[in-house]
Amino acid sequence: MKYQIFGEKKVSNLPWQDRPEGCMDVVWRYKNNPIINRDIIACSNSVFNSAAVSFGDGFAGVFRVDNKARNMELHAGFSKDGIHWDIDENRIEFETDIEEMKEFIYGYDPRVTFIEDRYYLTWCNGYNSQPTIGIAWTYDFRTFHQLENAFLPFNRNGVLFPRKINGNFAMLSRPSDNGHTPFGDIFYSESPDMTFWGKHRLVMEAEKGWQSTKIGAGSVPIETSEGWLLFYHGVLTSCNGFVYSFSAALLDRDEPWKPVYRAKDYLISPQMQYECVGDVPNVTFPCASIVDAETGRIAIYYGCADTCTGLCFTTTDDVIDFLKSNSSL
Ligand code: BMA
Repeated sequence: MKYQIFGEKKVSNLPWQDRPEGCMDVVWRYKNNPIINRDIIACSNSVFNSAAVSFGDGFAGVFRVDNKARNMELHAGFSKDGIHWDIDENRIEFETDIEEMKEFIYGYDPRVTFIEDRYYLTWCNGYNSQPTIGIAWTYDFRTFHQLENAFLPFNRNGVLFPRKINGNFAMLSRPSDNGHTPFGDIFYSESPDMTFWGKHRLVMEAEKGWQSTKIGAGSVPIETSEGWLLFYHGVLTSCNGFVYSFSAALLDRDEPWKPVYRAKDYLISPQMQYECVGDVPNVTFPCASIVDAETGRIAIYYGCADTCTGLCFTTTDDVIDFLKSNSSL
């Protein structure tokens, strides 16, 4: 490997397919996408924008399940190979001592980050029916302990860094409004205790083309010698509505609010039928990436058309080289 990876473990059973012959893309799709269909469990209308991590000798995840009542819920799941998933029919019931957190209104777009000794779940949590960032932790993906919301409404796309930075927990998020926000930049915040968040910093603003309307952090940043590798989504407003693509950036390792490289081009945009057709057409929305520290192979999990879940692949070396030759900074 050309570039070093820090803090990640070897995942020898990472889902993987080599880049197809003749393919010139930096990120390529799994041939049998989608890996999770909308009807994988009896109650689901759709299963998308979901998080997966390596867990024990297999994988675990938290899935966005919009159910047939069209409530947005979070369900846990397990997999041996990261491709075939066993998703709990029942939604996660969070445990908490905090009276004000006891009512679950809705939850969507989960991310899971392993920090120190446990898995932290962040998601877009309905509080007073307004979106903000919920936080919970788990050891086993069976019992989840909910903490305070990180921020005031309105906020979305909360993604934790996998280690403390400058002695504090660190999170990316995207302040927003109550609707289908027509703006949005990525911000950085720190917390000494996962409860009180401050030291807010702007990281990146919406820019041009595929990322001209708004942007939001996607998967948990991967620490490399060249910076924190972040996959993030960007939205373009077409005459037919929003188009969600995604690409990557590298953020400074000690001061992650400072981007070092940022892609001019998207890596994946909605082009396949399952990305273009569904409950919300033209959406590719990454929420997780699992990296194998030994090879630098990355499997990215992304929501497709707010309906099903897809998988795509790349390597740390490929994305970093792409960023170095394709940066808009
Ligand atoms: C965003 C979020 C995502 C969704 C996207 C497209 O605002 O709600 O969950 O995938 O819109 O509908």
